[in-house]
Amino acid sequence: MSSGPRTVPRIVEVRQNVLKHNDEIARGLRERFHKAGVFVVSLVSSPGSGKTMFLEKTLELLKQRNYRPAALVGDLATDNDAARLARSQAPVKQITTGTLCHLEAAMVRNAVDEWNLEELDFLFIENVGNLVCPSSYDLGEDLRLVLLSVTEGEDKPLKYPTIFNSSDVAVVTKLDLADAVEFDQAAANANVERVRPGMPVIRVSAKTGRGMDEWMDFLKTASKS
Ligand SMILES: Nc1nc2c(ncn2[C@@H]2O[C@H](COP(=O)(O)OP(=O)(O)OP(=O)(O)O)[C@@H](O)[C@H]2O)c(=O)[nH]1
Ligand SMILES: [Mg+2]
Repeated sequence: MSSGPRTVPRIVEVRQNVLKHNDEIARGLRERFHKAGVFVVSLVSSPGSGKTMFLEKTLELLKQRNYRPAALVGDLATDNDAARLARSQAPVKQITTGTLCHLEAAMVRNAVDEWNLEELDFLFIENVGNLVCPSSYDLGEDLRLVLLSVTEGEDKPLKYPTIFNSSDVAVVTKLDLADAVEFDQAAANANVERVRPGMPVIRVSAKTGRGMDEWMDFLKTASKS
């Protein structure tokens, strides 16, 4: 017996249900993180923008300041990034997604399952390198950080507005290469402003350390507010 005409196409309905399920898990995670007093930052960018190198430096600086950071890192394959991050001596776990181009809240939940969250001050979640898929998936984070390297061009915020619009702070990376590629910072700032008015932009080179103090100050303030 027919139940009448469908108002929502099946494929859209399935996608909405998947996202709703993800949001419910993310909400539970956020509550757990808050209760445990851990501040959670997710990192998104295109492949190779410098997420892992920025995180390596961040973990090292936080450890030097006697904070207790940890990191999860998502990739389709390999545990290369986890091995790099583990050099900081912080707890690190790799999540391999196989064919999936983003992390989901359930993957984060499984990954932190054995950790005592009370023993952490910060948790960083490096998403799969991709400027499209990760934008719709809440991971229970407090802060979503989008990275844009100087070698990618200033127009990325305009081409991928959803990921920039769903982020809280933009970090321009590889500043040491800016002159070589004639990076136009004013144009990049204007493009960020068009897509996400008022979003702070921090400029760093993880290689030279330039701008990392400003990032540390920003993180400290954000985690207290
Ligand atoms: N010159 C320079 N190179 C950098 C900087 N940050 C990262 N790199 C280089 O850029 C390349 C990619 O850096 P990763 O940190 O692996 O980038 P990623 O975003 O984690 O890459 P995926 O996880 O594959 O998406 C590496 O060769 C790094 O050494 C920087 O501040 N300056
Ligand atoms: Mg990486």
